[in-house]
Amino acid sequence: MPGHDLAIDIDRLRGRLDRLAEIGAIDGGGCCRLALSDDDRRGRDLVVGWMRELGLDVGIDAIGNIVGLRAGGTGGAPVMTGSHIDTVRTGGRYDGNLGVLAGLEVVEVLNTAGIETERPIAVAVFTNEEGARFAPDMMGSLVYAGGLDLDTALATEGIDGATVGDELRRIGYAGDLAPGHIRPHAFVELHIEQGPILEAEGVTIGAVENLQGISWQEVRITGQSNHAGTTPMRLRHDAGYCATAIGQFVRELAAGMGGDQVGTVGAIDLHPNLINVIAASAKVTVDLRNTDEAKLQEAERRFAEFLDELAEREGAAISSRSLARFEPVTFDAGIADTITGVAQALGHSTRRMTSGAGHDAQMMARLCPTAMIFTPSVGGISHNPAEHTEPADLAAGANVLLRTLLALARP
Ligand code: HGY
Ligand code: MN
Ligand code: MN
Repeated sequence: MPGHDLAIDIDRLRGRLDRLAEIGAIDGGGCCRLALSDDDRRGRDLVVGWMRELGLDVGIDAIGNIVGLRAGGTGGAPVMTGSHIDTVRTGGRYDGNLGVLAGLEVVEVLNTAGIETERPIAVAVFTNEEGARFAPDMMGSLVYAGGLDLDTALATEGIDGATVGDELRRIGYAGDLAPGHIRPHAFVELHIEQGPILEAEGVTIGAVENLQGISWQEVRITGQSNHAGTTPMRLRHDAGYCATAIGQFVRELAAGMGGDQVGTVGAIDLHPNLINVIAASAKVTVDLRNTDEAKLQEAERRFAEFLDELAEREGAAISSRSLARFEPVTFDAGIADTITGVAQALGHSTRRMTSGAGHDAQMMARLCPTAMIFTPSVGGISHNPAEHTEPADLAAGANVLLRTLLALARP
């Protein structure tokens, strides 16, 4: 098989990772490149420049997804890889970026070796994977896969009041191509695990075979502002108390359900947010996830019942709107087998895995056979500037991606 002795250049890959990490750099070695921000634009421009230097045919679609295409011998549907380069506000330098830049590294290895694969190879950068500024997460790949109407996505208002459409136009990435213009033969995403399992077990490569369900809600609470000193406790309609009670309930709900149930209150906004004023209103985000759809629905039902009881008890108006809702996804077992076989042939330890995080791959699985490759996260830390993956593990993941793509690119 051509390319059986090919290997990625880890210094070149780390050089691109470090260069991209300079854009939106924050203390501690991480990145803040919120989707469609000026830093996201600068990151996109850098990656598109690298794609063009590598001879890829670069296309940008109407939701800003970028696809770099490398021609193949037989033409037809490409084998696609990729991920995202937008980050959360306190992001690390590997989340998403590794999947995109390892894809470019694979292209450069093939170019240098003069190898033409049978099937074309594509590298994608999906818009707004994080959903931190504009919900839902995985927005670009969801539109690409036909799971969200383009106009609805473009009209989405972010946490800062801007809309996706306006920001795409402002940064110059409102492309002409129809999202989903290329239907891949297969999709493989390399990503850091962002959790503790691989490191704890001393395993190098995760072959990801499924991904848990995600439920995001925004809860709005309207109470009554009043004086913190003069208002008897029995007369209060305290939105601040309701917000903290929601955090307490979500923690106890997840602990009580056990298993794979997780729950997070990530954002709380109080108004007027002052020390001596009983909060008039509050906005709270709730992230519930479970590998089991029925259990995730049970968690949602119990949470909704709690909100009704809290509103009654506190004399507050409480409403909730869904920001994202994705059922658990099962990836392609055959590709997971290929990942496992390739990794073991390279001498790496492997294990099958479930992804706790959402990824663009979960949307691409709606279009074609899809799976993911995980590499260990030091301390299981992610969405944190301290996010780190050892160079040897970065190289292992990228080499497994190289070999997996080569295997899939053969007819
Ligand atoms: O929310 C997630 O799991 C991903 O980081 N967007
Ligand atoms: Mn990610
Ligand atoms: Mn992330």
